[in-house]
Amino acid sequence: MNRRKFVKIIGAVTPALVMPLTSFGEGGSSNFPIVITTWDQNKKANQAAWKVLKSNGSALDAVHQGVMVPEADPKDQSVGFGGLPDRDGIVTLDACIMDHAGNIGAVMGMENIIHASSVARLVMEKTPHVQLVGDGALQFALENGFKKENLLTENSKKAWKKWLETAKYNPMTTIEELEKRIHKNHDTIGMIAIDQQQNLSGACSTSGMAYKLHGRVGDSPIIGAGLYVDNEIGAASATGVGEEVVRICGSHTIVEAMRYGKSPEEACKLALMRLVSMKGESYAKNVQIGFIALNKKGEYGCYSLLPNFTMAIVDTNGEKVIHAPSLFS
Ligand code: SD4
Repeated sequence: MNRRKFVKIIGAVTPALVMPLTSFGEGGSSNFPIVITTWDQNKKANQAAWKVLKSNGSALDAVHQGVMVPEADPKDQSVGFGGLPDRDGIVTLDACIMDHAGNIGAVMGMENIIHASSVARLVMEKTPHVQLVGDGALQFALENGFKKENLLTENSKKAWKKWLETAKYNPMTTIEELEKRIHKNHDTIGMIAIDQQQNLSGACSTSGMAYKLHGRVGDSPIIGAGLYVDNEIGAASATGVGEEVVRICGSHTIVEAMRYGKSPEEACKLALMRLVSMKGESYAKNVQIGFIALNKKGEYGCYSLLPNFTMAIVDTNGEKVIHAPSLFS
């Protein structure tokens, strides 16, 4: 491309890029801080994050403290300790974290460490890298003082043994089964907060899809898919079938839609529509994805492909749960 042509293109896109930024002004700052999370079951996590936010802590510390709650909860079978294993009976964790300054860290397919989000944060803060996988992530965690633990609880082992009787992996099955499974067993935590300084951060943590192939990584630890933060615009996070979220760069797509003036809810819907137009309605109807988003003004929204997805919020008005609108019923 010659220089003149390049300058012409830049000239054409610049006003569009700048325009929405100016409309995300200082308005509504008295409503800060705010924390939002995927799933109403993550209310406890929100409360932990809120504790940090209300004492003027950073959004980064808030989301980190927040996601550590389900990570440590053995009853939560989709995050951290007690997470459902892969098809070989091994629990592998995925997590990522992103702050207001564009700093990022992630671990993927990590075994034996409860707080994957803490290791992701260390990757962000202590290494020149942004992602560590498998054995390397574990080695890094152990070198930094994390303790090796058995993450497979008796309950999750029992569930895996039961699954082995048929050993069918099919995350895209009937809507009823999907809803049951996703709602009960798959409540990956995606959390976004905006602090009193009006800075945004996010974190996402999961044990991934139950009975996945060993080594499979979903959307949750992938910046741009399971989580994205742009401190000038807003942030988004995802839950559901990770392969489909990765396909559309879900969270980044949402943040870009907000950049161009969409509300958080509209932006979440637009990203889901992208999957529908790419793969067709009959395909998308058999997949669940839930998105949450929060913009710089403190507006939030959510949307899912199928019903029953929820978002939990805490702000200066107290706690709230929103039942997400869905593309399909
Ligand atoms: C994954 N997105 O690994 C995660 C799973 C999930 O609700 O969110 N389940 O694909």
